[in-house]
Amino acid sequence: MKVFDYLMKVRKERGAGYLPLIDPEKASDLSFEAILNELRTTDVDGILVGGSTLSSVDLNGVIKKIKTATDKPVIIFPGGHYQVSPDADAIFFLSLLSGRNPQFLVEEQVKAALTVKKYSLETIPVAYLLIESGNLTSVERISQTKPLQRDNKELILSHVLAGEYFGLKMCYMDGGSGAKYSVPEDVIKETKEISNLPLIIGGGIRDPEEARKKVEAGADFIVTGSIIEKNPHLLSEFSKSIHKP
Ligand code: 1GP
Repeated sequence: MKVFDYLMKVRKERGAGYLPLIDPEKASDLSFEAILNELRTTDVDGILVGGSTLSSVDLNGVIKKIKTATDKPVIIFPGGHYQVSPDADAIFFLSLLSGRNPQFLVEEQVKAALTVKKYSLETIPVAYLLIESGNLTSVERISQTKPLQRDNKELILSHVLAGEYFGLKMCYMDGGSGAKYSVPEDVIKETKEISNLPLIIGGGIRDPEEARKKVEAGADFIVTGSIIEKNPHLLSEFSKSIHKP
């Protein structure tokens, strides 16, 4: 089964899915090992791997290690064209639609395309929207783009619809790693009222109750990164609160 079809099955059967993010650059060796240990026994739906600046990291090696701990799909969440690996199960083929920097709208994607083909990686086209989150996040810094204002719903919804009309298959609303404020529930709710795109929410989600609120507002997938690096034991708590009881 294609990873995208599997994700849609998860959404249908479990209400929502949990996709913890591992940033191989940020996870110290110790926390990476601890996360792997938790993954062996935790009911996640897939693992995202990627980060804003990964150029010097052995992405293939990291993915191979993750695969020793779980049989769930490993999906690349790339920060640039160099983050492509034959060992992943799929790649989020992102376009940073919230920004106006051609490098992240299309250039990195063009640079990656032939390698993606060579590796026969499944591509999942994703409308990637950076939402203002109270502090300067690395996505904003590295992409040199401004996030969408969190209270400008009309603008956010317009971007979601543009992504849908382009034929993209999912929408990822991200406050950015370490966001002070996560994506607001009312934005999630209104997005789901206007668009059928499966919605991924991440950035600044620090506790399982907060994740549950995003799911109740309509989020289809929840991503957590930094909090898991700090406290890998929370993986199972997040899993329980995100999935339907
Ligand atoms: C960042 O959405 C992810 O792109 C995860 O964010 O590290 O804040 O959980 P956090």
